[in-house]
Amino acid sequence: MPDVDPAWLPPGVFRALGTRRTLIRGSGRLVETVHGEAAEACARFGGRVVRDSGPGDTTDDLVLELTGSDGSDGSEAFTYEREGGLTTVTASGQAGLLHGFFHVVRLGEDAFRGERARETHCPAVALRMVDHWDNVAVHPVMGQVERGYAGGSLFWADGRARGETERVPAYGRLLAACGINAVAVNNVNVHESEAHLLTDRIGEVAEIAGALRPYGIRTHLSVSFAAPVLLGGLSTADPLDASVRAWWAEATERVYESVEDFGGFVVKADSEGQPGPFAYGRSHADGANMLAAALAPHGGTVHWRAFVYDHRQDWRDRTTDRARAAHDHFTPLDGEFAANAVLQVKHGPLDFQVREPVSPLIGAMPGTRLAVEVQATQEYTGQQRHVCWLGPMWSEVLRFRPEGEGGACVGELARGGLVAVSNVGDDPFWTGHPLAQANLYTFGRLAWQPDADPDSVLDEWIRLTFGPEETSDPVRLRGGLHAVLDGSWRTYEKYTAPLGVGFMVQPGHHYGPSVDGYEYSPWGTYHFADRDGIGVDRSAATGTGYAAQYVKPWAEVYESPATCPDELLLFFHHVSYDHVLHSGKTVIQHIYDTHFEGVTEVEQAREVWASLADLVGPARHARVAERYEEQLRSAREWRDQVNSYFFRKSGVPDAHGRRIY
Ligand code: GCW
Repeated sequence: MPDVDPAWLPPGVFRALGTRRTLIRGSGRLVETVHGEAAEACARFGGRVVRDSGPGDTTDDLVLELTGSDGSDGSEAFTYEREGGLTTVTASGQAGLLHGFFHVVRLGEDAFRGERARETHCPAVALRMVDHWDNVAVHPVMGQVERGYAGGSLFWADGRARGETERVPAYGRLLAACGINAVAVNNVNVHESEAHLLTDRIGEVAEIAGALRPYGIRTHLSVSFAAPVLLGGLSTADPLDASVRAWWAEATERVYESVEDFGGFVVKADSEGQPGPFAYGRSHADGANMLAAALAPHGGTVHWRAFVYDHRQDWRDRTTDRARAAHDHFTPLDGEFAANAVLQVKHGPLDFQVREPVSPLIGAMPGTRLAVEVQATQEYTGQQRHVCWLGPMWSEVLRFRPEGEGGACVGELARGGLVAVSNVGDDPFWTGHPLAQANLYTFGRLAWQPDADPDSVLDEWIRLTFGPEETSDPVRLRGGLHAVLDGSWRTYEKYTAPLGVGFMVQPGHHYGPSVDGYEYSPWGTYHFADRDGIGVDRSAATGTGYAAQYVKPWAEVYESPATCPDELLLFFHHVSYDHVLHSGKTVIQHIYDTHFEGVTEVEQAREVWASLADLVGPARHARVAERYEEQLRSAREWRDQVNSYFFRKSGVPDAHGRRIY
């Protein structure tokens, strides 16, 4: 493996398996991967792997068996049981065997202890994807990776595919080990060089696909809606034009000639300047269905993003509410999307803020396959300089029931998949901040099982990443890591934008505080603070009507400040500074208190991390320690700017007389 951090697969996690005797039954590409993994573990730890031995051989500890005739049924399910000292994993599909293998790896010694009745494991969500916003060529403003905080791209450097043989497979292996099965390899903002990946540069995509395939990962590509014009020399990209449709059909066919198991296209259309069907007076269903038709004969899927809004809004215009946009645009199209077209919806109505309500689009399109997109890259949550473990936020989203008790939850409604914008780059620690690895891992595990307890997932990540072979005192280290990670999302929320109001970040790069940074901008992201109060009135009665995009009970819950949860109050309502929250505090005092608390919590976390210096490798310790310095500096800046801003606006002093500037 290359000289990168082993993340959640350090050699030690293979000890339990590597000291035992494993029998593997079956054949095929992914079975070979499993065999290779097991053989490497056994070579290291002294166990043995045998293939296809006959019945009656009882000296095995572990049997991994492909039960389907050729394992090509695509199933990712596996069974697991332990009886009479033998652990058995069976799967009808090769991918199932691979996931079953990693299940055993994750269990470690527990996989070989006691008895366990047969369990069937099956992913709740079929498509579990990471989308890379990686540019092939360095973009003058966005750099190599748009919103990337982990160095350059894993896939692309110097304007072409890296062709690196080690890092990409190592990445695929990490992804498979946490349950991810799809990767989109380029930015949804498709610039000129990226556009060519679809046609004359498909060979580079094929290289990447070839490196990921042994881990059961399918490759997807972001494409430009204008490709027929840009690349094909046609005069139009009208989705109903016969020559345009023929162009896509042919281009897609050629993609499959290079990448036989190609997953499909990801499309950002009519969004933030990207071309789309609106230019031709066509709907987004027309656009998506054209691509779906091109992909259908090959078993591919189009992921059509619902992030469509007016990014050239006039801040004086109080009738336009960006939060409404996706629901307004897409609900009229419910039922019109082809079976292999998936509408990919950001989990919140705005843009990956530290706190947003769940998008009302989720649950409002029963006739459409939806995928839900979260952001592992920490654009608005500290940019991998701050510790912010997003497991609890994602879990809340996935468990949210748009129709209330008794209705389906988001994890069930995401029939078209769960997607995370990747937080990985060519950084030796993969994610810039070593602790941000936990976000990628947690995403994969929650995508496999959306109702999993995020704390247990975090615990699993800690156990794998920092096992007994990685540290002298796993128990103390585990306690320390929980102390710094468990509450880190809420800590981040405390010292940044309050009560769901969002943004307040510096324009452009989105790092650090600027309370009015987006207040008079065209982006539709306002907080409307004045001397009397703050927040956006999105009620149906007096505001933008956004609250009415929900059905009951949420439409009613959010409609009134009396029932709206505190943490979302300013997302839904404009209230005065002396409005009393359910917590019993006034809004202004809540702002002051949380900002002081947030900084204190960062100070404490930094101390905890310092106390772990003897338990983690020096490079990792130093990297995190250095980032804590920056997090603390930045958190203080947030605290002082936000508190001073609201003190100056409101004139209300802090009840505890703390320092406000
Ligand atoms: O959050 C915004 C980001 C853009 C991004 C866009 C999107 C890829 O600031 O950088 O563009 O969302 O999701 O398309």
